[in-house]
Amino acid sequence: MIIDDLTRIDTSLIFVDGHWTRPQGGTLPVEDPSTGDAIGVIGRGTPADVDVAVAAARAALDGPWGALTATDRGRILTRMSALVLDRAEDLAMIETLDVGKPLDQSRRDSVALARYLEFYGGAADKLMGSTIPYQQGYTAYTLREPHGVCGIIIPWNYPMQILGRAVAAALAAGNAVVLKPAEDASLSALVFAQIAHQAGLPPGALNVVTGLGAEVGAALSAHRGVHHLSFTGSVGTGAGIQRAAAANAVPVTLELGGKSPQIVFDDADLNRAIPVLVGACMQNAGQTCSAASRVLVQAGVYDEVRRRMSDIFNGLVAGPAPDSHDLGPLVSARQRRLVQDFIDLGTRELTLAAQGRLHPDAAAGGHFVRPTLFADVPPDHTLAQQEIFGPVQVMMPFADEAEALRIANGTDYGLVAGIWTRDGARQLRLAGRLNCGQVFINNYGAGGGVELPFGGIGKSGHGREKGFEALYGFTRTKTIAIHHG
Ligand code: TXE
Repeated sequence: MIIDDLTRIDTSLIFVDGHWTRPQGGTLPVEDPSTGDAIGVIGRGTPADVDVAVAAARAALDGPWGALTATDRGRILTRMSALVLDRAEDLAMIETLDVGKPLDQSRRDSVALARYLEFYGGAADKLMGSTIPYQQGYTAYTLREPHGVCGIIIPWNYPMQILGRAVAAALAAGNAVVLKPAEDASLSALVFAQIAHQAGLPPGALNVVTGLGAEVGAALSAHRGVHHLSFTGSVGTGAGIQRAAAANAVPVTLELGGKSPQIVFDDADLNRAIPVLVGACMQNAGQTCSAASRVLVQAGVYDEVRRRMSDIFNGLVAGPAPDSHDLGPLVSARQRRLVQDFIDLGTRELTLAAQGRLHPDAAAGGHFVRPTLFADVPPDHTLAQQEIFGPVQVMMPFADEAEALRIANGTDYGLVAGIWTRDGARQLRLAGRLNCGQVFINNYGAGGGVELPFGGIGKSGHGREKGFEALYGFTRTKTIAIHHG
């Protein structure tokens, strides 16, 4: 089977304590979202497998992994980065078959994984505490210590990028990890474990337990041997994980969904803005937490922006991976149904401005939907309030800055916002008043740089991934005060 050739491992096994072992729950099918065909299996871990993985992580901290210097941890991550680049093409194809994204997008993801490992490899021995000016007779300082065993639960939309940003930061800070990938997208995490092993990561420092959320994920979230949890996924699951963790007073980082706006003012450079307005939502078929799913446009340029965005939408094509169509399929039949329901609701209640098409090769069994733009959408409509997680964008007009701010801040989420204006004072005013974790001015996403902290407020979650902020999140501060008379 092609998956076996690409992964070079038995994907029905899990990776625990440096060994490939058979999980106790049997296997789960792996499906190609472009066709709906079964293309392999992954292991179905159980709570008992989680117990063994957490014990292995603990032993690694008490043994060879905990004994390494920060510099040596960094060197291992740097070696992992090089090995990921060596296998970047395999990894990209594996991801494409597993989640259905066009190969050119998966290639960017495997390079991003290498870049996270490079960044956190270099940062490992630059994570410092501080000395504190205190009373006469004392020397006071802080240490940044790893939490210990970190449970990391990731989703299926950007498996390599999300595991890269979380696992690399956790390991750089000296933690041991039990990683639970999504059941729809576990293959790249298994290959990642193989690469970590080849790079010399000591046994137990990274364990990968595949399986269902309600089994493996729930067991990890409630485990008393876990000291920190990091989760990316849906609001409901994240809230459940936080509740489970609360029983053990375990800190949790949550990166949840979004309903992120881009705000276009009359004075914006439309030639620059228009492709980004669309691309920032259509990327990965809209299955992106930071997808710019709302476009707010000032009245003076609204008609022109609508016309130009519609032209782009009318030309978009969704087709099967690995070919580089504008969009691939959605990840699963369930996600397709969810998104199609939103499109059907919008078609009944809203103004349908434009729709792309399906490529003739888009198989009936594949999970395709047509990229869809709705115009003149009331800000309180379901499609303007709820995360759709598909290639569906809504646009709406506004009169002035105050109204733009009210609409932009008027959802339960607060992940990202984009502002398009040449007015410097307005840029600064709005950047300060938008309720979200990051603001991009005259761009959207800033190229996704690993250096830039990322995370949300409100129902978009709390805690920060990426950059040095993530390293701080994977450590706890210890204060030491010495009295020397
Ligand atoms: O997510 P879940 P789903 C949003 C998006 C999407 C919706 C549903 O709106 O339509 O969520 O996706 C694990 N205890 N996002 O259902 O359930 C699960 O196995 C512990 C936004 O796939 O949150 C997987 O590994 N873990 C998002 C991970 O949680 C559990 C990305 C995510 O799955 C669990 C994905 C449990 N009880 C979806 N139940 C983003 N922020 O980018 C499931 N899991």
